[in-house]
Amino acid sequence: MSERAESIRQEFQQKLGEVKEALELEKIRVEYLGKKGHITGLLKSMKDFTAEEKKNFGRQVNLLKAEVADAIAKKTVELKELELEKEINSMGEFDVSAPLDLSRGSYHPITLVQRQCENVFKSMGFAVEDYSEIVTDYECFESLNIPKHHPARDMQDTYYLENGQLLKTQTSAAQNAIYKKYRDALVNDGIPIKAIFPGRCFRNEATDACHENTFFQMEGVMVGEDISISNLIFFMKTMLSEVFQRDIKVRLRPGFFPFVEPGFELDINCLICGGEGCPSCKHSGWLELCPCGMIHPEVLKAGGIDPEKYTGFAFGLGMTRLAMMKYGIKDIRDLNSGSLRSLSQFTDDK
Ligand code: FA5
Repeated sequence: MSERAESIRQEFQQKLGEVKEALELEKIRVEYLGKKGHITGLLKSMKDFTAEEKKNFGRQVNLLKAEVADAIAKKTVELKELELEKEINSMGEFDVSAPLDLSRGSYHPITLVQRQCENVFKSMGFAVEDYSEIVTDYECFESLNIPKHHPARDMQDTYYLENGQLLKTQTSAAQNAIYKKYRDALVNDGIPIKAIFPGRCFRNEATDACHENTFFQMEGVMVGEDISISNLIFFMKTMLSEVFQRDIKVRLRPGFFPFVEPGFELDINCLICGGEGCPSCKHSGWLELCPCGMIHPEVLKAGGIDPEKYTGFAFGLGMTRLAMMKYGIKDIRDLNSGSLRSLSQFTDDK
């Protein structure tokens, strides 16, 4: 190798050995391999050489060029690894059991609405109960005065397990168990049964802007002596005004459910369109939100409660629809979409 090329090589190796960061390395690359760099300079210096000299010298310079480029590439990898190691060391230890940083996520709108409803009812002395999503035919239908082949079952087709159990179509499926749990306190100590039980429900039905095959309801019951429709209306109104924090137009109309008598449909004025009519309310201006009624004597009897002595009301709030109204969500399907872009808007209410 020519003296000039050899001295460039040694000088390069020395400088490369001293490099500590990527920026310095880039400067060296330009200094040696750039258009005006030392190695390019060597190639340019060949212009007055003979053909033979050009061939020899050119080969040496090209080897040097490859050596320099290779050394720079290796140094680049080395520096990146060092950088990564530095970053890892600066992070400290990683604790897998540390609580999640929730400021990065958000609660689902249904969770928010469920908590609001629970707080309202808890403040009025209701117990909050949890119940299974897989139930028996007795719990979901028979105990609710819906015997086999009753036409009311047509409205609530669902998903059946091989053992005959089913995914519950309504939170009413927990009523029987709740009566049995609290009846002794009612009968022996005169403590009225006051419970709400939110839960996920499933129905085998076509979906549209206001129907999903998986949705949430919140059931509520109150049983005691002299419980009347006035009590029912009071609790419904209180809950709605607390959740919406403003006056909401509601209407009560007769509704048929085999487990209540009399039964009502409580509708609220659609808050998406202000009552004008839109896909969210099936263009009626009203949204079925909370069917309710006075508990049927047969249902109380099935729960071990004497209907001659005790009366009660029950309601089945459509919590998914309540979340839609509260947060102005036009299509119910957005709630099960898992779309973080849509759902993360509700962080503030945490
Ligand atoms: C029932 O499920 C009764 N168990 C409610 C009840 C309880 C009546 C206690 C009387 C006493 P319904 O099928 O109408 O009733 O459903 C109740 C509410 O759940 C509806 O008003 C609606 O808000 C909601 N809902 C029903 N089906 C769907 C669905 N496919 N998608 C979203 N929400 C639904």
